[in-house]
Amino acid sequence: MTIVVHHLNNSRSQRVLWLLEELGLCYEVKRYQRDPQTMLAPPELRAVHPLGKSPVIEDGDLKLAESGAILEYLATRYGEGRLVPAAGTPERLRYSYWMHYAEGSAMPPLLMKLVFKRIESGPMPFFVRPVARGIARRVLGTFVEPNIARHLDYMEGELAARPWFAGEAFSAADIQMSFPLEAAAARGGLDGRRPNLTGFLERIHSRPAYQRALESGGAYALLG
Ligand SMILES: N[C@@H](CCC(=O)N[C@@H](CS)C(=O)NCC(=O)O)C(=O)O
Repeated sequence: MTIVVHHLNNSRSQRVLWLLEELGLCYEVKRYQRDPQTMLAPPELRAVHPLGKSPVIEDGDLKLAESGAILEYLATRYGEGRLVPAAGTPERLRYSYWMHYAEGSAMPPLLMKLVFKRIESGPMPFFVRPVARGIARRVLGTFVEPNIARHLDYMEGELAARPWFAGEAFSAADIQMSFPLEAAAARGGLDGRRPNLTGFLERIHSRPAYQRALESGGAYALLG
């Protein structure tokens, strides 16, 4: 049975394609394009899942959303021991930690940055502009940017201690962690001043499976 991936361009579902390529599994990509103005997913995705977001996969009768759950499911069900550290080891606990951290802790301030930057620079009636921009700048400067910097420093330190997030071996947790790091690189804040993180991005981008996933997913450029 072929696994179906409901894939939105420039999105978290790129990670699912990458994992499927790492595992050498057959899959079918159903593509959806973001609205170029709002960047939201098209309404057809609501017919797939009530939240209308990507990724969602179908595997036989199973339909599953949420990138972390999808990665864990695919790696456990089809990995035959690959990309998942052995149960009961410190590596497995770190694997689980980073799987959750990526969406639960790292992404929220990066998403806030995207939203508040849009408020800061987006069109609006002239009479509200100074107030709205002032608030946006204040939230970015006092809350969002310091939070992102703290997360980046933390991750930089973790990758100073070991080459991959779970330990010595590449795992599905590294695939899950790729998105916040790519978003941080696109949105500013992650550059050569954090060599362990930029080195991580270089290493993942050179993996053949990562490259193949780009071919099957189409152009991939995260919003800055
Ligand atoms: N935590 C969810 C987030 C899903 C999500 O927000 N997906 C974005 C793509 S990166 C989306 O579908 N955005 C379009 C929209 O909200 O309309 C996951 O990791 O799967």
